[in-house]
Amino acid sequence: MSTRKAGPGEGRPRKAPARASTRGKKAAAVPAADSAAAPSARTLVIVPTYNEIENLPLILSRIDKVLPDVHVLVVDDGSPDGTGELADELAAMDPERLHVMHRTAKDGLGAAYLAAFDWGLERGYTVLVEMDADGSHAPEQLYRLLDAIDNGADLAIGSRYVDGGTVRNWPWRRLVLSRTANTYARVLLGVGIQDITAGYRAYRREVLEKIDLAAVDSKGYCFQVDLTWRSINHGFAVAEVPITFTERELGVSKMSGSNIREAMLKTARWGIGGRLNRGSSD
Ligand SMILES: Nc1nc2c(ncn2[C@@H]2O[C@H](COP(=O)(O)OP(=O)(O)OP(=O)(O)O)[C@@H](O)[C@H]2O)c(=O)[nH]1
Ligand SMILES: [Mg+2]
Repeated sequence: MSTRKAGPGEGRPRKAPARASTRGKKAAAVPAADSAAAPSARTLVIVPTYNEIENLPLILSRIDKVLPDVHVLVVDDGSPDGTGELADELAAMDPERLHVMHRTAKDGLGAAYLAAFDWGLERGYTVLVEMDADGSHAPEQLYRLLDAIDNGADLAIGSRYVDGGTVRNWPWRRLVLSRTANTYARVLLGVGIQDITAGYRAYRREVLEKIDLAAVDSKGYCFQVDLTWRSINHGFAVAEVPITFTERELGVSKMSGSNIREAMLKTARWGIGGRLNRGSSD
């Protein structure tokens, strides 16, 4: 997959898609269908939040600056710090483009994304993007993922570990953990993806329609491995594009030991299951 390289801060202005008018609170104003338009003309960026009150306005204004035509869905799990209320206030100022989903309790990144995918698919978005709220995923580089999709990828992963990809300001222990998790998954699953745990991604809607989302129960970063593995098993084209990942400066990480255990156990199970299936069909 060929991709144009650009430094952080260099957002590519994208063509404005046509917009439908807002009809009532429930129906999001999804840009109108146009069979000639690129898939990314109707993109929904999903931003899950848990206690991201300082980060949320920053990430939303960055998205707005470089991608004024994408729609955004904030999925808040009842953040005690008031992130959900702030999201509502911001959405009231831009009701056509900015939407908020409130969930009652912290239930993990995976569950938040699954609810958001249903919401986005129901409203006709053609590309659904995952983006952290903490500034680790640069909106200025989103065009790289969208270009990959428009050039034929079904799933585009913003990768830290392909040529041109970088990690900024991570303590060495965090980098070792991430590289080890990726090597572990690559070896056990037998796939050539360098950054399968990455959380900056764009899916064509067809992928999410095909995957049995109701069967996905991964909670933490394992959710990313889970969906990649299912996409590959369905024969979808996965592309990695380089990104610059920057450690959060504000707020606290939600990464936990249970996230790591979940990913290790499930990846081993999928890898062994995959080998047994291949063996039995030989
Ligand atoms: N809705 C929702 N969002 C969550 C939940 N857990 C984490 N998030 C959000 O998911 C994104 C990623 O979470 P982080 O805490 O940055 O975790 P991480 O990026 O895996 O870990 P770090 O690299 O340490 O930052 C952030 O926007 C969080 O606010 C959750 O249970 N529910
Ligand atoms: Mg983070």
